This record gives sequence, C-alpha cells and structure tokens, in this order.
Amino acid sequence: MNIGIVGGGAVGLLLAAYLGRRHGVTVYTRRPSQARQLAEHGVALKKDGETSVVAVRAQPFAGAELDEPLVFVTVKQYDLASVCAQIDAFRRVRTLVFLQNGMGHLEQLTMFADKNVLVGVVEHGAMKLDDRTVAHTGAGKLTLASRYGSLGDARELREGERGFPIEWADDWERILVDKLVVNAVINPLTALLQVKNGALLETAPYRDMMRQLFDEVRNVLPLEDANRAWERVVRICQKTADNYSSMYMDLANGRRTEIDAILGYVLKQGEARGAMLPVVRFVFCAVKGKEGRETDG
Ligand code: KPL
Repeated sequence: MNIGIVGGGAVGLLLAAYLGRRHGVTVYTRRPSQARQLAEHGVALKKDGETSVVAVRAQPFAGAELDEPLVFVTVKQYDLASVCAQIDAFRRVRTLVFLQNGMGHLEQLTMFADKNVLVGVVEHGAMKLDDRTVAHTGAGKLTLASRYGSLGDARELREGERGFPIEWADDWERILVDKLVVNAVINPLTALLQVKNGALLETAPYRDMMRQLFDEVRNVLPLEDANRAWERVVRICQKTADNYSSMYMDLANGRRTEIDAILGYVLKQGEARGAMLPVVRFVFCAVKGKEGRETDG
C-alpha cells in the first residue's frame, strides 16, 4: 500500500522508517530542503547502536496533492490549522490518521468527517537527529482508534512492523486523555529542568514535582482510574528514560511548544470546574516564558 506522512519531525521520520520497510511511503515536509534530503538519501533509523536506511519518496507539503489512500498527519498541534487549511490536498485520501499530542484539535477534524478519520497516540521515544535521521530511543507502541467512519485503509497495517507494534482501541477519547496526562507531567518538567525523561524518576524532589503536577491534572480530567494513570506516567518515563521529550527539544531549539494544547487545555478544564490549579499554572507560565516561535518539520 502507498502511505503518506505529513510532517518530517521525530514521529514522522520514525513512522517513515518502519512503515517504509513494507509500504511505499511519501513524506510531505514543510521545508523543500528536507524533502530533497529524504528523497535523495532515504530516512536513517538509529537503534541500539545500528543505523538502517529506508528509501522513501518526499516532497514539500505546500502545493502537494496527496494520492495515497492512507495518510498520517504528524505535525504539531499548532501547525494543524495550516495543514487543514489545504483541505483540497487531501481530496483523494480515504483514511486519515492524526497523531497530535494534547487536546483541543479535535474540532478541526470535523472537516474530514466524510473520510475515515483515526486518532492515535505514540508512546515511542524518538529523537530527530537531523533532517533525515531519527533515533529510536525507547520502544513503545502506537495506539489507534477510529474517530469518524471505519478503520478504513489503516486495517492493512494490522499489528504493525517488527519493533513498531500497533494496538487498536475502541475509545478514541480515552487514549487521548491517557496520553494527555503523560505529556502534561513529563514534557513540561523535562523541558524546564533540562533533563531526559528518566531523570525525573531518579531523585525524590523531581518525583515529588511529578506527583504534585499529576495530582492537579487528574482532578480535572475524566480519568477512569487515577492509580493506573500514575503508573502509566511512571512506566512511560522509564521506557523513554533515554529520551529528551518533544517539549525539551522544542525549548532547546527555540521553537514553539505544545504547552497550550497540553497544560493550557488542563487549565481550561480547571476553569470550567472552578478548580484552582496553582502548580499547573506555575509550570504553564514557566514554559510560556521560555518558548520561541519557530515551527518544525
Ligand atoms: O510523547 C512524548 C513526548 O516527548 O512528546 C513522550 C512519551 C513523553 C516521550 O518523550
């Protein structure tokens, strides 16, 4: 099957490297220079000290007309509006999979309600090393759930690729909320403290901060089981211990972060419930004060 991937960030390159082993993959990037690199040299995957290269097609997203039946949209939350604005580019696409962190972007997906629309969460540790190289720093899974229509062409992905398992969920909202909690705790703290994910668990004061942030977040989100949610945060932190979170990388590179879609969303939920969230607000403001305005991929 031919698969399109919109976005050449860490997640886009990781998907291209794994799905490109069995499928024809085209990566649509923001910068023409990245598309050139990928088309000429392929995507390089670094894992366990080894590098493998997978050939892909690539072209800039601007002006493209995607003709793959299945397309993954991997751009950051804040870039989604500009991608969706090119709605004609997706005319021939039958199945779209959106892989954004956080919440708040779902209203935009209604414009694709005539297609099969899936949302998904990525629990892999991945770091973009340069325009065509991604390091797979923590094995996790990709969980997908249908938002509109059926699973469509995504069914063909079945259980995924070796090293890149795919799980299927029935409840799209649940998987997004579960991932939101993980990102709400790990991403801003690693970005502000300038540490890898695993370091959050290494000292009692950092673990304390995680717990305080988690306790406020869980109070305003519809969680089924708070203990399991905390265990998930800790497990993902361990599994991606050697990873710099996406928010760490964004701040380190002077880019805009996804803090609005993550803790900004949590604050809105707090306001709606009349809940004071001092720790969330403090962490939110600290990230906002540091963030740049560039975009990636
Ligand atoms: O999703 C992530 C991110 O960095 O955005 C985690 C799971 C925290 C991995 O770093």
